[in-house]
Amino acid sequence: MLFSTVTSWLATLLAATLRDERRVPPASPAPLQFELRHLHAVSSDARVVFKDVHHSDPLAATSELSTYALRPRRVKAHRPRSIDAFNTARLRSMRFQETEAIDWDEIEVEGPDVNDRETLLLLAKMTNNAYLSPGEQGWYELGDRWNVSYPFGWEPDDDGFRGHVFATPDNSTVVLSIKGTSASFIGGGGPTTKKDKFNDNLLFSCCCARVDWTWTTVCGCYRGGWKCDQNCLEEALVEDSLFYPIGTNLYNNLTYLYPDANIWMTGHSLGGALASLLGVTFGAPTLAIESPGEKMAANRLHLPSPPSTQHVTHLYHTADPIAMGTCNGVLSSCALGGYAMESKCHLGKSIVYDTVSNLSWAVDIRTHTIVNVIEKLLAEPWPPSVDQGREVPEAVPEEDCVECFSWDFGDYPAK
Ligand SMILES: *[C@@H]1O[C@H](CO)[C@@H](O)[C@H](O)[C@H]1NC(C)=O
Ligand SMILES: *[C@@H]1O[C@H](CO)[C@@H](O)[C@H](O)[C@H]1NC(C)=O
Ligand SMILES: *[C@@H]1O[C@H](CO)[C@@H](O)[C@H](O)[C@H]1NC(C)=O
Ligand SMILES: CC(=O)N[C@H]1CO[C@H](CO)[C@@H](O)[C@@H]1O
Repeated sequence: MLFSTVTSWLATLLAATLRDERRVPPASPAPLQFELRHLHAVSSDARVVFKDVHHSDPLAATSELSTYALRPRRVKAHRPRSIDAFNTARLRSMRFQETEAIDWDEIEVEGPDVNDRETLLLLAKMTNNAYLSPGEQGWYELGDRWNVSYPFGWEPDDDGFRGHVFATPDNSTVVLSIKGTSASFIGGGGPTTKKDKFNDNLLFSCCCARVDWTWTTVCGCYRGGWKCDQNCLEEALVEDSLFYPIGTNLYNNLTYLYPDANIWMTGHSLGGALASLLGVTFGAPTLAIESPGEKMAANRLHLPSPPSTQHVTHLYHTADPIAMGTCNGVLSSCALGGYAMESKCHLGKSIVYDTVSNLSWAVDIRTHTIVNVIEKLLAEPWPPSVDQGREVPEAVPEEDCVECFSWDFGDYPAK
């Protein structure tokens, strides 16, 4: 979860030192040029609102929309043959605990080249910008002539799922960049804070964010000791977790607007987790940055699991307690803020920067900012990877990951 306060605080510090971020695009294969097309935000009644960025806007007219490059790579993904079958299987699993095999089409699509540092860096900047309106302090220039003074932002009472949509001029590739958590406990927050926290605790805690008796839980499935009622948990998640259905709605909107496009997902923190859940649902290439473990949430949401989730790539570092699933315990900074971030297993493959070993970073919630990823991890080739002839750590699946081992999940109906 990104604490937007920390971001803006860091952004303020960094604003003075921001370098000219123009970068030479890689020679091959042909990089894709992107521009900002829509801001998306969801109002409290869950209506999806698009705001087109008009080329004719008076404030924009003086500057051309800037473009910038991402390097594509062919990736295999699995897409449900029918979204109706996917939904039916999901409902059947939810209602009757029955597994129904569904047909998946193996597809080969262009995804971001996750071995390419510049590509990761540009996607990271897109995820940073998902927290901001163009022109706000901390917005990364995504090209040389981008004027950040667009008056488009989100309405003050939009309090949910937010981000930006970027598209190539020929509409062949579209990137959906989803905002993560904004939190108030370090002195800021904004209108999405409450829903973000609710979603975080519902999706990433073992049992309704039951940490100790002082906590207000987000659902009523705790049954004493370390017992938790599994059915209750799943019902709560399905009924109350607004962000996933909003995301699927938004994705459908995008496929309608861009019927022939490759759609990519990206996001930071909660936004990364949502990006991954959507990426798994639709077979869309995904880069999730510093996402808390979302594998448990995928199970609890009863998402039919494709034969492989290799098209989803995570990127995080070992000093980030949220991505590592160590930001819990009564005295952790997460707990003090009212968050129970207990999950740690990620879907797909993970690019893990071992900042604890190699940079001697202390595990600290303040390292969980997208600005940190942009300025410290991705700004330069990562030395331990350079030794292996690469610029970034290799993406590998997380083997033998165990979740919530002290809990006993089962059939414990409420008395
Ligand atoms: C960019 O925006 C600033 C306001 O934020 C404005 O003063 C400036 O003239 C704009 N520049 C161009 C090239 O449009
Ligand atoms: C790209 O998509 C947008 C939105 O649907 C549409 O207005 C525009 O004409 C499309 N451009 C091209 C080159 O197809
Ligand atoms: C970090 O990695 C570099 C390159 O592999 C190595 O030279 C350096 O000693 C490492 N630092 C630590 C503290 O392990
Ligand atoms: C362009 C488009 O498809 N817009 C739709 C986005 O989703 C909302 C909510 O379902 C619809 O009302 C819009 O028509």
